[in-house]
Amino acid sequence: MPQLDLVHHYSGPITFYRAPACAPEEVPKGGVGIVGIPLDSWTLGRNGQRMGPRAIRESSLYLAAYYGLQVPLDEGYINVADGSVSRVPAEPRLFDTGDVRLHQGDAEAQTRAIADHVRKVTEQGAMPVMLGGDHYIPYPSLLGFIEGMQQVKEDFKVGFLNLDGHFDLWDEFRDMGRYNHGTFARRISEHPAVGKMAWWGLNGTHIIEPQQFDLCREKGYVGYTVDSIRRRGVQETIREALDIVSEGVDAVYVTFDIDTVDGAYAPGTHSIVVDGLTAHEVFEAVSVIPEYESVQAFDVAEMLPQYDVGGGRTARFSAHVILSVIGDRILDSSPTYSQEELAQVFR
Ligand SMILES: [Mn+2]
Repeated sequence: MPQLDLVHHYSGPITFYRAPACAPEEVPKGGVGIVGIPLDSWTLGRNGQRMGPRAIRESSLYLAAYYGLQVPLDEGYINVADGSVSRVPAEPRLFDTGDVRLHQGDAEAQTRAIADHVRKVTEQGAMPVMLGGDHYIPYPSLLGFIEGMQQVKEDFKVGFLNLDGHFDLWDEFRDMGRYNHGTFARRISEHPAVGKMAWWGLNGTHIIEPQQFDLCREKGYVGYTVDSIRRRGVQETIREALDIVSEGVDAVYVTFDIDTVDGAYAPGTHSIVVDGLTAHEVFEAVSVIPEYESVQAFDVAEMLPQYDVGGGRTARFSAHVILSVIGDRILDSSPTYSQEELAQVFR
């Protein structure tokens, strides 16, 4: 595969993090395949999430130390938290498979198209990472992930973690039917291959319908509100959530709604959350995810560039979150400096 010339962030072709572009069927085993899903047909209010994938890709170019100019490729860079050094691998492990082609106005056709694209990446033995798109995307993406995994293991089971300010567990959303960004979690809960579900970061509404509460109790689903996260701690609650969804399953799918973080940090989204988690709290949580090998699929949803006031901070936030989750998979890292050596500079 030809290497891209090294160019500054404002120049050159737009792929996520300067990854080589390829078809979903071409992502190598063990790699990570980026899937753009430009969808916003079925949202309640502010639309424009279809522009999200391009905005996140553009924003990622600034952070493209991977194929970019910012880091000498052979020397790598030092992580000052643990003293490890990360380098770009000789053979790339991150690929951008482009956008799903979506038939506007047909939820069934959209669901199928998204599932097919994600299945192709998954069948390769690669990790699919989706760029939304509104928060309907986890349902069709999970369908494709399950179909791809079931090629290898017929009785494949998957846990589901929703990092989100909202439950999105309605059976039907008013005037919008059963397939949209307020019902996707309910559709997922109905799939026979899905094990435990958990929600982390709930804040947008401190309410739940009694019937949804009963469903959670019956199925052993758990939720963590911003209040409980602050009371018990980010580390304790995110690890507990990941442990629960990893129990008795073959893999875990994690979705990240950008409104997990307070609207002050990420205004470019559909359902602004106030008094939400800080950027620091959210990054502390997502940095735990790579410790869990069970996590084999990830998406970021509800990034809405038209409302992203303040120089594209929401797009940048989305790109950072993705790199926090997949960084260890796409770079070669090795422990190099001791805590004592680090302390000579970083105190
Ligand atoms: Mn949400």
